[in-house]
Amino acid sequence: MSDDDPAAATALSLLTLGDYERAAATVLDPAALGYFAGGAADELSLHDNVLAWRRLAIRPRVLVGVGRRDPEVTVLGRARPHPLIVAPMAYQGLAHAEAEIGTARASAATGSIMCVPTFATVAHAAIAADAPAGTRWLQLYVFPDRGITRELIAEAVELGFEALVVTADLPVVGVRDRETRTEATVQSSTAELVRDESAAAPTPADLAGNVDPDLRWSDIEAFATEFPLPVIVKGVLTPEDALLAAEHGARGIVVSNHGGRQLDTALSAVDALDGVLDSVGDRLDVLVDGGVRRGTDVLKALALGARAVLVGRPVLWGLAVGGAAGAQRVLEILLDEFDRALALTGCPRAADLNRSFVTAAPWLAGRS
Ligand code: FNR
Ligand code: LAC
Repeated sequence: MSDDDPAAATALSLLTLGDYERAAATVLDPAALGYFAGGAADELSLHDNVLAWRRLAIRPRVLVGVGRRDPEVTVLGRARPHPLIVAPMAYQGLAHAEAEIGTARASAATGSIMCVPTFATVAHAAIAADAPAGTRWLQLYVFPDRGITRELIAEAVELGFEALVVTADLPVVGVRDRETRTEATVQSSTAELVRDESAAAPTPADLAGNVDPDLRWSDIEAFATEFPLPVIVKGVLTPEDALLAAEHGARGIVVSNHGGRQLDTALSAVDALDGVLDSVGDRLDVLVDGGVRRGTDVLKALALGARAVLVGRPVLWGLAVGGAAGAQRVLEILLDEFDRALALTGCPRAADLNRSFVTAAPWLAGRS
């Protein structure tokens, strides 16, 4: 598809993130699609992530004056133009030749923070060099050889990355049945550091097999004290772990089930959020991800108390369909929808969203 400009995309009726998902399915090869779209096992968490937002209804207020709207939020003590963060996703070269560089450009162009994955297709330095204006965080997979991990962090500090996102929910790879059937093989510059030489064309699971299953809270504390970057723990779903994150020096957590790719039937972030916020309050920044597909989902996340929202697969669909321009368009659609949601909810400032704006969806009443 040669629709790298937004007008062409509109002409093709790429108006929603769902449109991009369907279009991506027609341009991606089956192996890449299986890796990107798939979840763990029966994919119950994968599907529930999307449904969970729909279990919430918005309680809109009217006549409050919404002519001036402000999507600004504060994340890790800094003002951000809006609450969108691009989730870390490995091997973006499977989507498009521009790979993470395309995503970095789209993120920078829209003012979104980009979480650069440990297993990026292209080198972290190349990503930073190509989109110097963007704000980036390093997603960290920790290896048994902590020397490699420390080198990755030191490089990120050097490159001006602003936080470390330590992924805690992949001690082993989930039961990736769809991915196993479609058999993607992948490349990553980081993979060269950890690769088992016996696998000539490694699969994502081969490379993820190098992650240290014995990572502990003491490691989080070590990263937080040793490096000058705030640490965010990604993959927390319980109040108990949220408290431990705060106690071990984390500045933030991502409430997430890894896009339904790790432990199938793990609860969705939406359903975990209340308990987590009750336990940690303002002690750290609570971010959320999984199944965010509409501006109203972003609004609901903030109303529930999250400070910002990570968006995963939709960015890959945009990248697959139109490179950097496609990924940018996906983020712009979501931002436009979020802006309209603020106006129509009668809460023109994102920072003022609170629990009073959401309620359990009445259309679910009576269902068991
Ligand atoms: C991911 N995710 C992920 N998370 C992480 O911490 N490190 C990683 O390398 C990856 N890799 C990855 C690859 C692909 C193809 C996907 C789809 C996801 C999980 C990701 O950061 C995020 O938690 C979910 O994708 C959010 O859910 P949605 O928005 O995709 O529904
Ligand atoms: C995944 C890993 C790499 O979800 O995080 O595929």
